[in-house]
Formats: sequence, structure tokens, C-alpha cells
Amino acid sequence: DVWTYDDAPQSTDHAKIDDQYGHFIDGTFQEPVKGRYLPSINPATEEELSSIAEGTQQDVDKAVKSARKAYTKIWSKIDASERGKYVFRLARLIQERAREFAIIESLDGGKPIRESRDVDIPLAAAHFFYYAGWADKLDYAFPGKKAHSLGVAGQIIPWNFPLLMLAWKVAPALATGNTVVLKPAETTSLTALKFAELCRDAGLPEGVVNIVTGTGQTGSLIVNHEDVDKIAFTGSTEVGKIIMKSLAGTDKKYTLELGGKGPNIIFEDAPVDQAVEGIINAIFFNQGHVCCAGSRLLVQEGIADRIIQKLRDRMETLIVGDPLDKNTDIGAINSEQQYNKINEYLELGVNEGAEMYQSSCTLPEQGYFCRPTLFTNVSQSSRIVREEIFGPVLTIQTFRTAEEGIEKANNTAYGLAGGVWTDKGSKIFKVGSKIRNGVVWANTYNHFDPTSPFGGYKESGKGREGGLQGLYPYVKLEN
Ligand code: TXE
Repeated sequence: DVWTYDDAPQSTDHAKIDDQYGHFIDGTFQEPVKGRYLPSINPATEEELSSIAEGTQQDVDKAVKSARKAYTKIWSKIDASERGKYVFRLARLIQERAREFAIIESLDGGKPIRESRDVDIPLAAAHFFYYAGWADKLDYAFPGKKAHSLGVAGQIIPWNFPLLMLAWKVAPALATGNTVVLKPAETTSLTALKFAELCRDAGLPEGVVNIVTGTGQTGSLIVNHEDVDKIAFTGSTEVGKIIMKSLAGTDKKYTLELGGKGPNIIFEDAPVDQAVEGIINAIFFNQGHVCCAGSRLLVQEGIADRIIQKLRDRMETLIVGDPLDKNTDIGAINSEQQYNKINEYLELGVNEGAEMYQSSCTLPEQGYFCRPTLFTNVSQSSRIVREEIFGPVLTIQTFRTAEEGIEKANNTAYGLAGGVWTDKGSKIFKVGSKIRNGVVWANTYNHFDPTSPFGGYKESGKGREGGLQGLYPYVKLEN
């Protein structure tokens, strides 16, 4: 099976990380014009793994120029089937180097190797395979219309699923004939830089993919660059709003994938053990650094005590620690900044009068680690219920009727994803269709597939990525 390994890597032997990386522009790694670098830290050890270039205006100008040239001279001219072959080749190369990517993803971002190995990297490859297939079938995707590429796509991605977010953005952009300037998040740029090596190995024409690293300032230079035609952003709602404002009045297309506060609704007739596993996965997968995490548990009153007890018992078995250990369930919090943010919310929850329960596991002495945490006795107006914590922290509320459950689920500024657990198919459809979320899972959670569109309502964003709908933001249609 190409998607899994029987033996998980326990050493870093397979991971080749340079001491320093420049930007990937016009097919080569280039020193940043101003010569400034930022450290890339391993959050499990707090040690420096490598350093990445800090992108300034001159670097972004070079990258956009290179993307524009590649677009005009090559990428917009070659056969769609040729484009598809390149995208397919990138998918194959990710598979071939999957072990190396998985290790680097876990080292750089803190996520458990089991997750990078079985979820992030295979799903990233799957997105490239999926969009490779669309490249020469755009006439079928948009019947009766002609789909034209836009030009240069500026793409800004977050740190929670680094290579996967890159795949969500780069694969549809290339398949539809656009070229790319991508900025990975400052704490997790290494797999994007490794991906740059794959672009070279795949023989991708120079300048089709450019990767500029740096902080939010570099991101903002890409957003505001006048020769960029489209912006795709995944990150905080706060920055999403800034981007939306700065794009107002321009004719740049944009998609925003922002925060969430996902309701996970458990009805009395739900299969209890399965639901408990689903709750654990919904909130503790990837340390809770998931925009669609099921961070608000809504349990029907009659089974609330049973669910909470079983949840606590299951939390006791979760192993928090070394991301590279294949037995680890919860790895390191991605950065010191995020670690501080989570701890501030824990303190806030207690001050707001909520009851906090944490598993009793021992945490490593070094690195940014948090215990899995439950909050009961919370109210709808509590900040820990209303705001995205983005960590392994779950709030629990109860409801009596389906109507009350739906009302509580929708009582949020966000609308990205949620779950419904029940034995009755009819209830799934009745309740699911009333939840104002881009995705509602039924008796499962955090289930991803390249064929399915993903995106938010309300403050969770604008536009869809994934599936056929994921092609829309990268084309203009003509009759
Ligand atoms: O996000 P930012 P941060 C949420 C989560 C988290 C909080 C803060 O709640 O705790 O956001 O995380 C780039 N113009 N999410 O501060 O700043 C930045 O360099 C252009 C949810 O890390 O939004 C990075 O590449 N780009 C989210 C990316 O945006 C800018 C995932 C995300 O960083 C920019 C991440 C600017 N002005 C955090 N400022 C999700 N939806 O999954 C920053 N960036």
C-alpha cells in the first residue's frame, strides 16, 4: 500500500535539512536581497532546525516577475495535458519522498509522525493526483464555457497543515494554467522548501512555482502586489479581514479559509463508544490546531454524564510527547506564541468560572506541550466557547431538543465545519441541513478527501477549495 508504512520512522536519518534556505525563485534557491534570515524552531525541543529567508519587497518583486514571465512565455501556452503531466509528476514525487516529508513536517511543526505519515503527506499527494486529472478536462468541468487561467496566483498558507495547505492551493492553480508565488508560514516553511526541490526534480519550467518565505509582512507584500491576479489565503480571521479590506476596489479574485469553532453534536441515540472516539479525534487531532476542529461539544442531556466520564477515561490513555514517536497521540504545540495563547485561554476559562479537567499525563520538560483539556460548566457567552483557541481544549455544553442543539451550534460568528452523531439517518439530514457550516460530518469527524469542497460561512471565510469547486477561484469563464 503506497499510502502507509508498516514501520514508522523513529529517527531523523531520512530527513535532509539544510542549515539555511533562500527563496525559491525562477527555479533556483536565491539569497534574500537584504540578506536577512529567520530561525525555524523545532517546537518539541525549542532548538533551531534551520533558518529561512525573510522576504522583502525586492524578493517579492523578483518572485512575481518570475511567475509572470513563466505564465506568459510557457505555462499559459503549453497543452493542458502537458500541465496535467507535471502536476501528476509532483504527486508521484511526493509519494516517493513521503517518509522524508513526514519526518520534516513533524520536526518543524510538532505534529505526531502518525498523522504526518498517514494523513498530511498522503493527502497532499492525493490533491496533486486529483487536480492533475482535471487539467485537460476543464471543458467538462465548465460545460459550454471556456475556462481561462487568471495569471499569477499569490498564495499564503498557515502552519497547521503546511504541505497539505500548499497542495490545496498549488495543485488547482497549476492544473488550471496559473503560476504561483507561495508564502508558507514562518514557523513551518521547511516542507514547502522541500517541495521546491520536487519542482526542480519534476522538470517544472522555471518560475511556474516560486516560494518566498517570511512573516506576515512578506505575505502582505504579495497580497498588495499589483501584478498578482489572485489571492488564496488560509489563516486567522483577523488577517483574513485585513486582506479583504486591502483587496477591496481591486479586481483580484480571492478565497479566504479562516477560523472556526466547530460544533460536534451528540444525540442520545448515538453509538456512544464510536462517538467518544469521534470527539477525541475532532478536538485532539493535530493538537487541536485545526480550523474545522470540533472544539464545541454539544451533548444531549440524557447521555451527557456517560459521555463525559468515558471521555475523561479515554483522555487518560492519550500519550502526549515526542512527535517522532509513533505511539504519540498529541505532539508539540506549534510555536511559543501559540503555546502562550492556549495557556491564556486556560486561565481565562477558569476565571470565567468554568470547571477544567485535564488528563494526568506527564509532559516532556523541554518543548511546548499542553495536556488535553475539557471545560464543563460553560455558558454560551463564555469567551472560551465563542473564540477559536486552536489547541487541545474542548468546551462541553448540553441541549435537550434538536432545535436547541441546532440553535447552540449556529450561535457563533464562525461556520466552517461540524459533526452530528445519531443512529437515525433522517436526523442527520434534518439537523445537518440546518447547521450553517461549509461541512457537516455524520458519525465521523475530520474526514478529508480531495474530491470534496471545503470552506466557510460567516467569519470562517469566502470561497471553496477542494473538489470541482476548487477550480472556480482559479479561472475566468467565457461563453
Ligand atoms: O495566524 P496568521 P497566526 C488562527 C488560530 C491561531 C491564530 C493566530 O486561531 O491561534 O489564527 O495564528 C500570514 N498579510 N489560525 O498568527 O497571522 C502568516 O505569515 C498577509 C487559523 O499564525 O493569520 C502566515 O503565513 N499574510 C488558521 C499566515 O498568514 C499574513 C490557521 C497565517 O498567519 C499577514 C492559522 C498579512 N497581514 C491560524 N499576517 C486556519 N484557518 O486554519 C500574517 N500573514
